[in-house]
Amino acid sequence: MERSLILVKPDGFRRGLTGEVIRRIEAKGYTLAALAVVTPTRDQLAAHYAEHEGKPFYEPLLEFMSSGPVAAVVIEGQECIKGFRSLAGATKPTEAAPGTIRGDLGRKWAGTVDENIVHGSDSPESAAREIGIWFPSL
Ligand code: DAT
Ligand code: MG
Repeated sequence: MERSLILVKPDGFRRGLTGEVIRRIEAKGYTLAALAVVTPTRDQLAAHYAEHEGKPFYEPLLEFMSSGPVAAVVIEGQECIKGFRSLAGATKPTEAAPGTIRGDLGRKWAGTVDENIVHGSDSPESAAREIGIWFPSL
């Protein structure tokens, strides 16, 4: 059974959208394997977004992700990695299709980084690595 690491990012958490994200995950038929509210450390975020180090949006992204607590969730289900990314929608809120989390709930802000409510792992390798960052005991 596949697992994926989901984050309800600071914008989603602040706006009270954690329950709505979890509702959509459960409605899809995925189950929750772990759930925690975490105030991310710089080290956690640097590890989580290591693939983006050096890109123009890297520092704004880490700053945004440090702006408040996140909900970290491990979900479980057949092909849940790809499946959750379908639920989440495209990275940019203004390009994400209606019906998706980012399309329905995400907004374009003036800043340089897209505040798009959720993160979801993009491959089994990323999922294993990211679960280790947010839930070292799993
Ligand atoms: P995703 O979160 O859809 O997997 P990603 O891994 O490419 O997207 O990027 C991580 C986050 O960084 C993304 O959710 C929002 C931000 N981001 C990505 N590309 C960006 C860009 N070109 N400009 C501003 N922010 C960006
Ligand atoms: Mg990504």
